[in-house]
Amino acid sequence: MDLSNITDLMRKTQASIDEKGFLFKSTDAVVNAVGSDGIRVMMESALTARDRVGVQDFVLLENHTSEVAFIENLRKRFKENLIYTYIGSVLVSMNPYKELEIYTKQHMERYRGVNFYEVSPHIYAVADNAYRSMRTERRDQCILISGESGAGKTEASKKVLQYYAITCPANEHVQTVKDRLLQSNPVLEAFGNAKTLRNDNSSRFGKYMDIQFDFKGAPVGGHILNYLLEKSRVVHQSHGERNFHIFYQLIEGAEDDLLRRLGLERNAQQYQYLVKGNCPKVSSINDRNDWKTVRKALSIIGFTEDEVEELLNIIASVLHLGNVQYGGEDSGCSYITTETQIKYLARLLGVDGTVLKEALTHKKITAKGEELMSPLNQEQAASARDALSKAIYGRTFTWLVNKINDSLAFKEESFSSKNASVIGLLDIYGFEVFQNNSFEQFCINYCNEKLQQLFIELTLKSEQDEYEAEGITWEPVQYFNNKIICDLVEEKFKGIISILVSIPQHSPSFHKLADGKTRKVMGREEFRLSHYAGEVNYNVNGFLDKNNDLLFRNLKEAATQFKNSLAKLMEILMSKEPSYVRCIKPNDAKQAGRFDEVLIRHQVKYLGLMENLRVRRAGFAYRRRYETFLQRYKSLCPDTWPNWDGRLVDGVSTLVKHLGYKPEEYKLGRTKIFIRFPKTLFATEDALEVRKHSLATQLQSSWKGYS
Ligand code: AD9
Ligand code: MG
Repeated sequence: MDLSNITDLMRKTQASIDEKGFLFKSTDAVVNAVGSDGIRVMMESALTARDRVGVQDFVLLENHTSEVAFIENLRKRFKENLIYTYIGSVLVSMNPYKELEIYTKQHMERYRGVNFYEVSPHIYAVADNAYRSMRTERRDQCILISGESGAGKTEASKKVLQYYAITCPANEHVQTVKDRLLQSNPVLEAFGNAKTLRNDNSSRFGKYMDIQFDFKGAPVGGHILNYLLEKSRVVHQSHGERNFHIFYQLIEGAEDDLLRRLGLERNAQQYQYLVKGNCPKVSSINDRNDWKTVRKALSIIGFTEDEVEELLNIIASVLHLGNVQYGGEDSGCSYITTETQIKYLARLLGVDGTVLKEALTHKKITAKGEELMSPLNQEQAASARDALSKAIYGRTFTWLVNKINDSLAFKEESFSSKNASVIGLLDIYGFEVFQNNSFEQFCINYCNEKLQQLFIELTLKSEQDEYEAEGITWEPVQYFNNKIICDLVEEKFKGIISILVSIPQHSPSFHKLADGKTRKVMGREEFRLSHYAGEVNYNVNGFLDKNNDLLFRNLKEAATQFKNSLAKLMEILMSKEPSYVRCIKPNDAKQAGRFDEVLIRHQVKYLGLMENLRVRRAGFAYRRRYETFLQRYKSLCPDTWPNWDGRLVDGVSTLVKHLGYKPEEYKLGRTKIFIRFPKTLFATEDALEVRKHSLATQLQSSWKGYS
């Protein structure tokens, strides 16, 4: 077996062996050490290894149009704990549901400043790549993480943030910013995440975070935009679900005298707002430890003791509000039967008890220009109480985000956010379907629908734009465009949101909408939407709350505001260069090692991964800027070695002709060479390896000659 055969074999197996420790970089050393027989044995075991662990880029799959092959590759890798695989530059990530030893500092170092395809796929490679593009091309970046509830988006976004916190340069000021950026996570998760049936730590708000870097590449500030917190969870949880984590953390973790000051007992079962889901404890969550983490995080972010106390007063007030009970008079009016709660509430919120009681049993109406207090019946009063709790919690959350933003804002006079470069991180709530889907699910799924639309536009569009900019012709690929669903939701006048906002409560016209534009009317109060990720029945009943003007008004504002803020978000994202992380959930049982094929196939389908792969394959698998390409391979051609003086494009052209590239294998654009098949580039890499080896051998023999 001659050397080029060996390196060829090694190259072909590189994808798998580097992950298993047979680093292809060691080829020279290995060849010297074990001789060709040894190599053959190694190659055989490496080939078996590749069979076992699959390919690290789906583009390398031999049968790239086959969904079966795609799933098989995922399965092989998942079994070997290789949770990351690329489709070109898109990272596909499988939730392992167990801690893997792949996030150490050493791992981070391995990905720093290294090209994508030289190391095995990792979220750090995506983070590093975005960082380097930002630095070298001076272009703002964003990392868009998508996938259904529980697929690993929030974990991925935390890994990215950790990567920057550890690897970017720092001084004392920057270190403070890094700490605050990192610590914003436990705080926001405490107040904005909850246990749902899908995920024990489910984000119940959408989050877009800008990390701002100075000209040295150090993170110097940050800003968070939050989207529609699921406030209804404050007053109601479905069976098996919990309220936001902070309530349980407070009750489990707070010191005795703090609890006493707040008038709380160390027993979640005592609180109406915490018992609805009948699930106070979750095995994967340690509320007491989390409490400590959150307390510490709050002080690192810069909350004063007074501010923390105020914050906790409000959280405790919500629990007390939930325990406010009503009695009814024959006249229909309601009265409060729980005086203790009112006493605590008055103290914690700093309001007069009598005023509070009136507010909780009456509503203000304006009649003939005069403001009157009109009594509420028992049911209405309970709704008003819940509406108040939700409003208090919602505003507290907004206040919290604002406080965090203040602490992340630029402090240095000499520097303004205008000349910062930015990497944005988007981690929203994932697509979800429950038994009962209400307004919240509608918004969450609509948000995912928009993000999918963005993915479609940007992956296909950017691909086409690049070919166009470089003057390259290609065959476009057919794909499902979910734009119609987005339009159905948001179109002016005709869209679901417009209709929601314009119709009075209980108007039958909503059913007309359901009839005409969605697939099928369910019950009188349901409609079904065919989302990109699956069909969902929504219950209109919950949308238009029966007897609560306040809620309805809220909903109108929310829906419209939400639509507008999403439109703004899309604008922000479009202005940046995107990287994609597509998260897949391996099973519904939150279990390690379980590969539920049906569930996974469904996600592969709706995430459009096969189309994504086809686009990558139909176009050009690899592209390199002329200078990068020439720099790396110039030693392979006597005309370009050691330096090429002419135009870059001519140098590359001379080089690839010398290497024997066939015309159909590549195209030369304005600034880049486009290579259609991975194997072409691999062969060139092999040639480079052989050259390095022969250089080393020559060097060795000349040394021997000396001695
Ligand atoms: V939701 O739409 O907010 O409901 P996410 O954010 O997609 O959802 P999350 O990141 O919270 O899911 O992941 C769910 C759980 O999976 C985590 O709490 C971890 O227990 C587990 N997970 C996810 N990714 C990883 C990982 N890379 N390593 C280990 C992981 N465990
Ligand atoms: Mg999440």
